[in-house]
Parts: sequence; C-alpha cells; structure tokens
Amino acid sequence: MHKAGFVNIIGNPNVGKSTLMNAFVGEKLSIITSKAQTTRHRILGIVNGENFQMVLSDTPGIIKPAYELQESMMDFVKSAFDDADVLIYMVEIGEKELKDDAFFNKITNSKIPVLLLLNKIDTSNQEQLEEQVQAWSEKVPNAEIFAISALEGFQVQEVFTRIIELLPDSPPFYPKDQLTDKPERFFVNETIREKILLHYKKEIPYAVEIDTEEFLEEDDIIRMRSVIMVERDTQKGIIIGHKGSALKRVGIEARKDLEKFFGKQIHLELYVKVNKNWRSNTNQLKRFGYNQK
Ligand SMILES: Nc1nc2c(ncn2[C@@H]2O[C@H](COP(=O)(O)OP(=O)(O)OP(=O)(O)O)[C@@H](O)[C@H]2O)c(=O)[nH]1
Ligand SMILES: [Mg+2]
Repeated sequence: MHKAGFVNIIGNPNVGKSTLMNAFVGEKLSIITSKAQTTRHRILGIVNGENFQMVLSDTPGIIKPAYELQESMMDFVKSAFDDADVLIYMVEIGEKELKDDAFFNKITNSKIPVLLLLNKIDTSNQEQLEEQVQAWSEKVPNAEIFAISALEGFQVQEVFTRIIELLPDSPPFYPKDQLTDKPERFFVNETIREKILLHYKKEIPYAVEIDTEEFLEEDDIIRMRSVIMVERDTQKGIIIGHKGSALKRVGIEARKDLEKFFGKQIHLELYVKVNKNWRSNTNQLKRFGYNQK
C-alpha cells in the first residue's frame, strides 16, 4: 500500500503559506518575508516516506492582478486548484476572507477535502481564537479547521498526520529522493530576491527579477553570476546604493544563505541591469518562468 497526492496551499498574501511548506519539508525551499507577494511561483516541496509521497505546492498569495506578472502569479494559483487532492486554505488570525469571490467559491464548493488552517495563533488569545474558529466554520462549512502556528510549529504535526490520512492510494509521482521541481538556479534567484525584499522599500522589490546566468559547481566551491533586473535607471541606482554598499550587503547575505543551502563554499557575483517594463512583457516573463500556459 502506497499513498501519494498533491496538497496545494492557497490563501491571501503574507498569511504564512511558505512558512508552512518549509516546516513540512524541513528545508528552506520558499523564501519568507513580512512583505506581501513574496512568493511569485508555484513551488513544489516533496515529503517522502516509506509508504507515502506528499507533493506540497506553495503558491503566490491571492491578489487582484494589476499587471502581467501578477496575472501569471494568479495562473499558478488557478493551476493549484485544478490538480489538488487535498486543498489547504490558509488564513491568519484577524483576517476576513479572500478578496477574490471566484477563488473563495471554489473553496466552499470544493469536491476534495479542504483543511482550513487558521495560522499565527501565537499572536492571539483564547477568546479571539474561539470566535474566529466559529466564524470560519460558518463561512467554509466544508472545511476541517485547525488552529496552528506555522512559525512555532504548533499543531503542524497534527495537520501533517491528517493530510497523510487524506492522501489517495497511488504510486509516487516523483522519484523518492526528489525534494522539489525547481532547478538549483531558481533557489539562487529566490535567495537574492529575499534579500532585496528585506532591504529595499516600496516599489523596488516588486520591480526586481533575478536571472542567474552562471552556475558552475566545482569540487569545493560553486561559482555563480546573477543579474538583478530592474525596470528603470533610477531603480538601478537605488539597488547599487552609495559606493555600491547596498548591493554589497545583498551579496554578502545571499552568499551566507546559499552556502547553507548548498552546503558548499559560494562565490557570488552580482550585477544590475535595466530591463524596461519586464513585468508587463510576455516574452520576458516567459524567459523568467512565468506565463507558461
Ligand atoms: N507570528 C507568526 N508569524 C508567522 C507565522 N507564520 C508565518 N509568519 C510570518 O508571516 C510573514 C509571512 O510569512 P510567509 O510564509 O512568507 O507568508 P506567505 O503566505 O507565503 O506570503 P506570500 O508569499 O507573500 O503570499 C513572515 O514574516 C513570517 O515569519 C506564525 O505562525 N506566527
Ligand atoms: Mg509565500
């Protein structure tokens, strides 16, 4: 007997979807920041056991798209509805509901099991918690509700065990030693983007895309060269900073994380390039792994 299935995590931006997936997988596959729209792709995290394979999908937070990149992000969310065996709808303490009615109706009318995870309960009290569980059970009556803290690991194991119970009988979909569907360069790009989300304000992180042009693995070192793409000249100056200090910080912090991730010494070369309006350019988006309909 073997169980396997797709467990797709969806919800509003910033509720903790990526934190939960990383907790299940035990690796930092998805970047995490306190800013909305941190995740831009659908990222698989595969948890393998002797008798099961749980294929988790982390997805971008649901928003009303304003430009092509965001439309592509919402296509990733749509695809996560289409192939799920178990749907995880994550909400956070204090939030109301999805601003997108079509997605919300898909959840409430879902034919497959829905687990509604009320996250960040470490920031809540008992009274508020009970009130919210009650409200959600009325709004999404078809869901099983778990109150969790993905960050502190509270009730995470219980959710994991319940998902295993819900997985259909099936042979594995991926080789049993595979952890994700994304190539190494993707994690380099994401690590650099995380540092940019952390250190730059306002529109800058949303105008940035990373392209790792070189990834050369040697015995004891990996040599990488990545381009930080921005939409305008002024943004290029901001990324670089005074005498290059801002860019240098990004490079130092990204390299530290990448050394942990790959378990090897890293040489990381960064440079900045203007790629006008890439967020609205279909061909550019395809090149960066979006718009793959
Ligand atoms: N207090 C608290 N914070 C949490 C918890 N889970 C996640 N966070 C924080 O919430 C913020 C967003 O977490 P993410 O995992 O990036 O959220 P996300 O839903 O993937 O966000 P997007 O990718 O932008 O849609 C981060 O600052 C996390 O540290 C939790 O259980 N408790
Ligand atoms: Mg995320």
